[in-house]
Amino acid sequence: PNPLKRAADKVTEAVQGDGKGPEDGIPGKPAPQSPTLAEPTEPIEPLPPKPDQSGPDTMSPTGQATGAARARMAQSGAYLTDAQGVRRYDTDHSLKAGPRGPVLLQDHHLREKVMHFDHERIPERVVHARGAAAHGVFTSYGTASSVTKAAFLAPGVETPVFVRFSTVLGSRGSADTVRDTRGFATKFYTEEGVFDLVGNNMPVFFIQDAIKFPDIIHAGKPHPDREIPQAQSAHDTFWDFVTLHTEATHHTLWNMSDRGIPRSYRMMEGFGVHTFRLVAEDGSTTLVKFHWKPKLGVHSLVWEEAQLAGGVDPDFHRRDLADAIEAGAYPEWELGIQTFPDTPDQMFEGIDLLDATNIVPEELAPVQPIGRLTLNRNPSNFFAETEQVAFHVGHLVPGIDITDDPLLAGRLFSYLDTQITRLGGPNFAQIPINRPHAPVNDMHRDGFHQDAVHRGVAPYRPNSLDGGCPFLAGADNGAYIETPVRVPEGTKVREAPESFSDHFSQPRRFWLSMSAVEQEHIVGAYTFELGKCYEQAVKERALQVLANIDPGLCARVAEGLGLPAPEATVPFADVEPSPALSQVGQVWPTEGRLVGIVTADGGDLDGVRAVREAVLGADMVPLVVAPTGGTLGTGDDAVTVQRTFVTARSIEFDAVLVAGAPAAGGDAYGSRDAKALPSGPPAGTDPRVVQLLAEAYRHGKAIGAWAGGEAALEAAGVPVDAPGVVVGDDGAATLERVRELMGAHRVWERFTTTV
Ligand code: HDD
Repeated sequence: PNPLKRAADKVTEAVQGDGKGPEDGIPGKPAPQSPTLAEPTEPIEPLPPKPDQSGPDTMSPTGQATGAARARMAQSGAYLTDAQGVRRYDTDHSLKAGPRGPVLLQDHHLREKVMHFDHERIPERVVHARGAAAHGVFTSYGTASSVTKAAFLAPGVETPVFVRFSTVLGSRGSADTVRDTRGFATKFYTEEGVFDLVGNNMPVFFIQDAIKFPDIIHAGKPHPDREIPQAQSAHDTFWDFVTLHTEATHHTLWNMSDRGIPRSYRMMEGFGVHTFRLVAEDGSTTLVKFHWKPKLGVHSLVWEEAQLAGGVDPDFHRRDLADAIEAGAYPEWELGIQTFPDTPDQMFEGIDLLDATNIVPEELAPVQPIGRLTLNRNPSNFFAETEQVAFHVGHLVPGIDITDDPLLAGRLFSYLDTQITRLGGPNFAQIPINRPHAPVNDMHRDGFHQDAVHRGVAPYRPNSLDGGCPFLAGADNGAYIETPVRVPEGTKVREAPESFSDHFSQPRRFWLSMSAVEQEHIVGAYTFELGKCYEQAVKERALQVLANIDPGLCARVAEGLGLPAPEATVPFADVEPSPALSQVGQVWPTEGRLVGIVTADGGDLDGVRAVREAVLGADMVPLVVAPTGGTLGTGDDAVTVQRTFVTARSIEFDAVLVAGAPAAGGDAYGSRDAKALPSGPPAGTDPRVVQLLAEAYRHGKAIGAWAGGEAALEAAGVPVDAPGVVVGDDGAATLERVRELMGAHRVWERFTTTV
């Protein structure tokens, strides 16, 4: 059976209860439990783990044997114990001097339970606090073997990975769909040790030197007095910073583009950002930039969808990733590299490769695929894995080395340092998710949360008491040896090179590479964000920055703000657009996309069934939307409802179809609410269906209707002859035409106004 079907059939079941609260408490008598929630009195077999989650309990979350005898699966042991393994007979009542008497200090179970609870939270990441992760495998094509000796990049090698996606600014509980950069951090558990590629979904960064990182983050985080706004860049301090430090212009433009509001983690590119240095077996070196290319294409939300999702489903991206993996629609990316000769000046076609605010257009240096990443397993425990994973740009393996990018240098310090506060000490590499799969034989000892029971007496070398071990490896047996790069001689200075001072030609290239609709979205984003600022000086300075990118961009934003557009203060660079930067104009696979099918009792259920089958056949997910939960029709042919008019919202669907209506005079999309509305829409169409269709239309989604379903489109003000609206006689044929439209991601022709 199609694994996607499982996801489609998942129905939220209401907790059954008798509707009454517990009996009024009688002194001395514990309140009875609800009769429908009877407790088992003997241990019963626990539910089996979900197939997409971690394996047997003797394994760490990364699949490495832990050797620990204690069960790692919670709740799977027969008897409740305390932390010392002592069985407990009651965990609901404190020990008291009589049923109504004071609680006794000697109640160890109470104190231990509350003590542990009191310390369940650890400090969230200072940036990238909000995230979601998955396990997977990286399979190397071997195409990078000529430029790197990294063993995991040899032909056909499979390496387990753990990938964490994140937003940057928001707290751990913030919404997924805010406008922000997304983190894309990958831990490769290679045979030669851990390699972390800690990147973002944008190829450039706000700043050129890590010393400014605390400043940009202070500016982006909520204001320190009221701690608002959460997870937003639409406020004065952010815009104050990025307009005073014009090196931020390029990244800010990316953030204001559709890249700042991805449709899904599965549909984002990833970038290593910095230039890295690969080292081949023969010692030759090549400069590279890493790129992740998603199989499903690079897609975004529209701004209104992102805003709606923030309220309707703040876990939008987290849910999407976990559901897709659970359904067997495994997200995939190709890893690719752009290669550049390792020249002494580390420039390529006039672009400074050490300046992290620069891209090298793919047209100048094509991205060459070197392997495939597949995410195929959800974490079993969010805290143990997603929260405790610790990435570090300095986790490198032989064959991959760093460059002198000053942004990278500061990161090399920061990522070790931050874990000491966040994970409570220097032994975070021993946390199961962080454990290398290569044997570890370091001479680090002791410290908070030491998990190892080190043997021997001589954790130093050389020694003569522990057999002289450990020995040092050399180049022949896999040692990591820093590339002997010549350091330019010079005077110690706090300065940036002259080549770091062009802040506008790269943003101009990005702007000129966008399609008209993408430019429209960028104008909308700047107008929104600057419109949320209070300080006039900040808005005016931001317009000056825009004027230096492009006068048209500046004029359109200025109009929205009601301010005059300034003249440029720098000459415009003569840059060629890079078509690879645009997200529009290509056709992408539609696998894993969600199709809403709106119907009701008495609707064309045969048609609904046919559409469901066709959607599943195309490896997409059908979600039937009806007035209430349960099933439509009877017997074996009954159709399960996945979303009701109450729980459905357009943002969840990539396309919406309206099923054929019942016989004339029927009430397929009507409801009591609709009839009660004095000025309700025609044809008794439920206002929630009207909203769903109107939003789907506004957001450029493909819409279909068959056999009379178009009455609901008309009620929603959706012109049946508009681009991307398909009306047919037959459900499956209508779906086929809708699916073709979905390949372009949106019906771009519909965007004539700012969204
Ligand atoms: Fe960073 C986390 C990506 C610059 C300091 N960063 C963090 C994460 C990602 C990035 C994806 C989340 C990792 C996870 O999921 O646990 N950071 C970047 C990229 C940068 C960048 C692509 C520029 C190219 N970062 C950067 C600088 C500094 C930091 C310049 C400090 C000087 N970043 C950190 C950090 C974090 C972090 C404070 C917070 C949590 C953590 O490291 O483990 O050390």
